[in-house]
Amino acid sequence: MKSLLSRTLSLVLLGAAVTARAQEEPADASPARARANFAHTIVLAPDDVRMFPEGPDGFRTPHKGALQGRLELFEYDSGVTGRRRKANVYLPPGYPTGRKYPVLYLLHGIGGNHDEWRGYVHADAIIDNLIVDGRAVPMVVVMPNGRALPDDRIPSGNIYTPENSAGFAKFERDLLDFLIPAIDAKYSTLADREHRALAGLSMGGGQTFNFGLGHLDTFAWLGAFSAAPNTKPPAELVPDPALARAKLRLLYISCGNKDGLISFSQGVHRYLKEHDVPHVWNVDDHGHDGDSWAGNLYHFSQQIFR
Ligand code: FER
Repeated sequence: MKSLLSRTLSLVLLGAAVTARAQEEPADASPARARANFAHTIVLAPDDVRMFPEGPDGFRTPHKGALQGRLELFEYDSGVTGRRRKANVYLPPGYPTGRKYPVLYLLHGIGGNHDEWRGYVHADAIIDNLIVDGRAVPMVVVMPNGRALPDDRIPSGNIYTPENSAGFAKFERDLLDFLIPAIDAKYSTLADREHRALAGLSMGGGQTFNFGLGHLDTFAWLGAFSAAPNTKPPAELVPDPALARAKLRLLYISCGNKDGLISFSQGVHRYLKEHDVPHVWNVDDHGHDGDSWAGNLYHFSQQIFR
């Protein structure tokens, strides 16, 4: 029987490991990393280049010392998991003042939950600053738990299991049939595809490709950052390039040039290029980490809903 102290210590260490996960270099030889195979050889093509600069100094901390909008915890009932589920919701300054707002859904990575975008990347501060400065359209941001399992907590051991990955695939119906309707019922939203964006990091980037490109009637704006191996093969993602061309308002794809998972994003980019589907392809100088996700959220969120 573990003492309370050692149990608390293991929880703290586990928390640190999950946070540190994304900051490690691909060469890291931890057992979880080895199983996850982050150490693919990176081969860069001439067009795998940076499109946008780094975010300016302080772009991840609230300019006015505190958020001008606000965050709240949202709960909804899911017929997929049979449980009540949580999401963080960011509401812009002045919400609602008789207006309806577009909605961005932000999906986390394999070792995260509904707190990862807020706590690790500071998505709320990044978007709040941009709205306050008039550089992003005022929007509601929903940060759900993308692991649609009855127990949707971050697994306490190996996160690279088939069960954990399956939860991320099951989130498709949870998002479409339960979360989006619940958000549109509670908040003052513009509930059509033109005013709905989906973006995510890593497993959430793969979910964005899979669910977003698979449901162009639901989402017009997509952002896939450092997409993970859950990304479907490109020809399955975009079987009808003409339809994608007609429907997408923005398809923003990014990855770090030090990220061992870059081949998944490169594959989608190359297929889209061959089939003349317009998209943004931003290859920055980061690894599989929060600096890449913060910077790309900064650029993506300025381009949506316009
Ligand atoms: C894998 C490597 C990485 C994998 C998933 C990931 C499902 C996800 C990483 C993340 O979300 O940060 O082999 O397989």
